[in-house]
Amino acid sequence: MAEPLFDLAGRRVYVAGHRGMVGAALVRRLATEGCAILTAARAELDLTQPAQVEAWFARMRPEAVFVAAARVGGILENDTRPADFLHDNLLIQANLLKAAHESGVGKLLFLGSSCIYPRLAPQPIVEEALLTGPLEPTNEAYAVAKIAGIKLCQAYRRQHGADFIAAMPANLYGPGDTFDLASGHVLPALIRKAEEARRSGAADLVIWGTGTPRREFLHVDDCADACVHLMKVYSGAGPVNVGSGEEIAILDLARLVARLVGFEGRIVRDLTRPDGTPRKLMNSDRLRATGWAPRIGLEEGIAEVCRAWCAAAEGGRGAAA
Ligand code: GFB
Repeated sequence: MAEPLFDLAGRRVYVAGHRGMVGAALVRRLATEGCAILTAARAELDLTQPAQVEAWFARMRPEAVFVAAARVGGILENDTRPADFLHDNLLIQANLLKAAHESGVGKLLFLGSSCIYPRLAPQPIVEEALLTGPLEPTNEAYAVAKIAGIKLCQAYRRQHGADFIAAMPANLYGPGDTFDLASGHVLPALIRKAEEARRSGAADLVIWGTGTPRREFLHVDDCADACVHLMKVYSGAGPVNVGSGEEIAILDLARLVARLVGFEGRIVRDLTRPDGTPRKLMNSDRLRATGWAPRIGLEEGIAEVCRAWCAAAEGGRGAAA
């Protein structure tokens, strides 16, 4: 395990985006670091407003910042709202990085995504593949915003010596995920659809696209643990891939979710929906070399999310009855 370069104990640590799936996981993970965890509700701090962000940083004086605030969504949301994804994410990250630099934050970790890499990058994808080819059209806006965030971290490091680092997680899942079928990601959507199909006795579970794309999944608690680890031990300009190395084809994922939820009907493909990137398995050797490894296996992690969703759905129906 690499030696800590930056100790969080006793520090004021701001988690931007603490209500989101990643932000909430970071707050859970930081609870054992002996630091003061700072958060700000959207009603108190609108991250798209530079004056509000600068005033908040001047008042609260965080010493470390995790940038987990972003407009996020699944393939359909990204494909239909590119202006919102590009505009809002550029504003949020630009305001946070500027205020962090101007208020003298000691270290900042910016969270991107594996979708920043070229659509057909050689797999497993190394960090050096960035900007070596065309992006996936369905999430190009979000990817360009996140690439700009990486470049902005590098620019503050180069111009001002700011210790700003960037982590690129694989597709994430876990507690606090969005189960909205239109805006959410594939895993929560399949869990919700399978549970509703089982309960209603529907014959079919509909998946979007061909089911042939493959996705690498990482549990959000592993992601948060990796981010805290990188905050302590990594200080470099290059982004760091944060992956589990476990990938699965969407059709196999649907079969796994159906089995875990107890849906025994047919899996049907809706070919009017996009597949997106065929594959985005990352090479996470740069992270592994620091001594970090994921702890939550894919089937174990998915089973827990299925259990939680089915219990909540059952409870909701009980309450409604
Ligand atoms: O998770 P997802 O929406 O995002 O879709 P991406 C992953 C794959 O699952 C796609 C398929 O091939 C979808 O067509 N899929 C099958 C479904 N059934 C469903 C369903 O019911 N709902 C959804 N949502 N997908 C996102 C980027 O891409 O990855 C974001 O758009 C971000 O910006 C995120 O980077 C990590 O993995 O395709």
